Amino acid sequence: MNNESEPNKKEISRRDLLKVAVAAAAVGVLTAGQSLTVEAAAKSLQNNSSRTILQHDGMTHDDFSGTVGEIDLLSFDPTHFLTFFDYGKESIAPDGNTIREWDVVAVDKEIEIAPGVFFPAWTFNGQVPGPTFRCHEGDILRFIFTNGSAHPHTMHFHGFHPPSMDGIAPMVQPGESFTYEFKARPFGVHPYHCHVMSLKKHIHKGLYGTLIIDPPQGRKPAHEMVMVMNAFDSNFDNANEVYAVNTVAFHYARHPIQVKVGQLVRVYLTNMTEFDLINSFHLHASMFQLYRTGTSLDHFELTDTVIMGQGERAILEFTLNDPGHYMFHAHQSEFAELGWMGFFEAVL
Ligand SMILES: [Cu+2]
Repeated sequence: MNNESEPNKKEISRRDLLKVAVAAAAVGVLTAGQSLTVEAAAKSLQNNSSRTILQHDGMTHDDFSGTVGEIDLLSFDPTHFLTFFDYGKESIAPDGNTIREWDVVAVDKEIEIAPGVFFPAWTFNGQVPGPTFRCHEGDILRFIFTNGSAHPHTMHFHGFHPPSMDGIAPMVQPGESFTYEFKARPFGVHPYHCHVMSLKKHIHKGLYGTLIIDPPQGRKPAHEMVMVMNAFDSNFDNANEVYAVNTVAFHYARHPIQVKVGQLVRVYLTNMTEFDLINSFHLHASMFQLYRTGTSLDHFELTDTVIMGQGERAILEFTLNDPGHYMFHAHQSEFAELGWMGFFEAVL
């Protein structure tokens, strides 16, 4: 097909789908679960002349966010998620070890992945990514997992543990429970996710999160945050249409992450993107110390870009020395344009 001679009949790319869906939602013609033809949405856009303009470091830019409007932040706020670490219910074992216990429930839930764009997710505790669990190396971790979903699921953690606690078997059937218990090691940042087949379906639907195991002596004080690189196949064609860190397209472009000039920033970064082989994180105007998997306190690489396969993770440490907006995004330009882009705003 010659696209140039037949502009009205060109095939619709996944990029077009996001643009149209997001823009259409912004002008109120698309709601959750409602289907919409591209032609109808495009027509409605012609009547929408409002554009959001951001003042950005003295420069005026067309809306960097690529989306218009706002998600329901009361349902899920990526800014809150960024710095919320769940240490669980703490108790002390007879041998003096710290026990940490969490109740985790798998729930089927529709989530908002861009303003007005909804995705029928499978979740841990009703959110994507799931909670960020945090502990110290050597703690006894106990996850009481209940499956409130319509499909069998498990919790599979990366790191050391007995094979019986690996989340491969048993499959936890709807209405059933299983308790995973193991000692936290090694220190670092580790993903967890459901491990029921078809794995790609159970992962891309949203059943993943981050487990942070702190070294016994802790790490240097820092402004810490967790970022999970993820993406969504919103039209079920085994390819992603929406990309983000922490689920919501362009959230940190609309709401730049506030950090202090000169303060150490530490990002716990994980890639749980399905379908695409790799994802990446690129920081503008600065560089970070990259600690792969976070399992060493000494060995790092100084860079401004890291490429990760699914399940790979790292700790990024950096300091922003001048006030202003520092862009970060996937260095797959297409992912960035489909939602995986944001800013740190360094303030005095
Ligand atoms: Cu599952």
